[in-house]
Amino acid sequence: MAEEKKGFFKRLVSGLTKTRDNIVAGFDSLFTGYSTIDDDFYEELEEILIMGDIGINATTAILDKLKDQVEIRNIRDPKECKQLLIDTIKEQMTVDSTEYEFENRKSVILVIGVNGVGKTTSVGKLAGKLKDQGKKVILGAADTFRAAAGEQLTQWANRAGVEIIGGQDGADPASVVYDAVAAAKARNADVLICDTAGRLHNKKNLMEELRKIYRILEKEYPEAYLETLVVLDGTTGQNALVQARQFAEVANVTGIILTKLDGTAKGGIAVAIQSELDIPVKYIGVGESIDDLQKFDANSFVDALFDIRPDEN
Ligand SMILES: Nc1nc2c(ncn2[C@@H]2O[C@H](COP(=O)(O)OP(=O)(O)OP(=O)(O)O)[C@@H](O)[C@H]2O)c(=O)[nH]1
Ligand SMILES: [Mg+2]
Repeated sequence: MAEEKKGFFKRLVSGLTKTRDNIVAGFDSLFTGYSTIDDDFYEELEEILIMGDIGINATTAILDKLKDQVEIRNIRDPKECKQLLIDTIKEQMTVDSTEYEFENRKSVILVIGVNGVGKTTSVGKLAGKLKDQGKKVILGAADTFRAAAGEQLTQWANRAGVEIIGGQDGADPASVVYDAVAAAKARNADVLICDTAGRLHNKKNLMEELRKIYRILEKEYPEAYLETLVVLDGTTGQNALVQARQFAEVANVTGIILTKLDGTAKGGIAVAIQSELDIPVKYIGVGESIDDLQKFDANSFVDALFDIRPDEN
């Protein structure tokens, strides 16, 4: 277990290299470059946070809290407020454990998001994770729009060692969901995860399609706990925030999967999403293989950002 934890942390640390270089390099020069905490210090800190894609809301909240604490504790030396800053960022991002209720219940996870953000990959990784927990998982291939989407998901089903329903190009997505629900019930599955097509360019279509899917789930599988996860590509920075907002308007979004954090300097967007939209980031993708999906943990995320090893504290 300790071995496993170390392996995970290593992957997270290396996955977040670019984000860390971006944010932490700025912090380091801030903490060594100033001898007193003054307006210039705060201004530079604000700039680093905003440049790190942490977002206006979160940046303001973090700065307000930090200023309060600096005053209350009468801190003068910038170096002394580094840990305070780390703790303040963590506070902004903590996800409640009740947010993973779908793990403990019979549930359906609907995975939505625009083209190419990593939906199918995340469905596969998530299936592998839940399967490893001893759960019976079924995948619903409700992306019937993109050619070979079903084939791609079938490969993931094989990798994860789970069953898959659907996958015929051109079929009606809602009818795939219907069949998948029937299979989940008949085979007493714990979790049904449905992949969907990525098209947001026509909001009306998307709304209609989601409505159809929700109606089937409500009618055919009311006992299942419903989780709707929006997948966002971390490399798109502020754009991801815009997409999250758009999906929240058409679906009851309960969480976010933030992918491709290994390839970006914009990992700070995880903080922004949480504080601007109040939708928890539940998983992060830090690579392309099946083990590269991690439950979002504010502590490890922020520690990885600051490159603090688990055995150091
Ligand atoms: N580096 C990296 N690549 C990722 C991650 N997640 C997904 N990808 C890659 O992103 C590409 C698109 O992933 P898909 O899962 O096909 O994305 P999708 O949202 O299902 O795409 P459409 O079905 O076409 O809308 C693939 O090459 C994946 O390997 C991640 O966390 N890190
Ligand atoms: Mg896909």
